Amino acid sequence: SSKTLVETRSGRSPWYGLDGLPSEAYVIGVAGGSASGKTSVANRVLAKLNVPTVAVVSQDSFYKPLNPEQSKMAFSNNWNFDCEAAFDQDLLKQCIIDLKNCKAVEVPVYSFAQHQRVDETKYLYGASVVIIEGLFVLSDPELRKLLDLKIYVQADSDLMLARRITRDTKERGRDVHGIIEHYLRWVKPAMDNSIQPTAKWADLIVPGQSNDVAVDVVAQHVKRQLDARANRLRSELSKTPMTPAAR
Ligand code: UZR
Ligand code: MG
Repeated sequence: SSKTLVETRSGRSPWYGLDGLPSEAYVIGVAGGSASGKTSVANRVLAKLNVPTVAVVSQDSFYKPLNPEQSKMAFSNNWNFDCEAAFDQDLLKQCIIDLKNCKAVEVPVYSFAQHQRVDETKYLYGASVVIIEGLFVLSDPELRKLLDLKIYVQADSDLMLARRITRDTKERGRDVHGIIEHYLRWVKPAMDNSIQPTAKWADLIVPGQSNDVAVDVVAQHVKRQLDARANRLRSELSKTPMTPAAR
């Protein structure tokens, strides 16, 4: 939806202070297992925030491009997408650093059906709140440091498998046999060994279903943090001595 993207090529970021003093974007990380509900938690928080400029960035956009041989492996279900090494973490971190500093970024666009990055990119600029969601968003210490709020989405594994079958047949061009093979070989071990353990880094655990209240609480918290920042910025500005010319 257009609300998730800020695509103004001109104009200053609304997150610049009164006299053009730059401020930082507020960055929320949302981690959790595959089909736990990360994307929908991110979108629902965004919808509740009522801030004009919010961007959701998906770690999935940063899957590394595959060479022809790797691509063949992917199509025969022999490529592991459920590990940190499958992602271009450096590019992801740079993107979050830039967004945090209110700089424009080009986010890669990934096709699940093709197992490949497509040619176009998505231009993002001027978001005052950035939500980054993905499997390993809480596992990288450098990435964790960039996050103002860390959320882990928790769901039972039978629910996640059921959702994954529905989603991947409908939206990602997969068949049930392949999904289950993949699940048992990679998705479940990754969940148990390297995703679930990152819940310990979270500030908040949000349920992957029936989470209206949790989403509301998150949105209220973020609004309070944004207000507090705006107040700090205002009081800093009021302390700045006036230049001679202005007197
Ligand atoms: P979420 N994935 C694909 O299905 N195809 C790709 O080309 C790249 C990734 C899957 C990946 C992982 N595993 O479990 C899931 N496989 O996308 C992560 N296969 O996405 O967090 O939205 O479930
Ligand atoms: Mg998702």
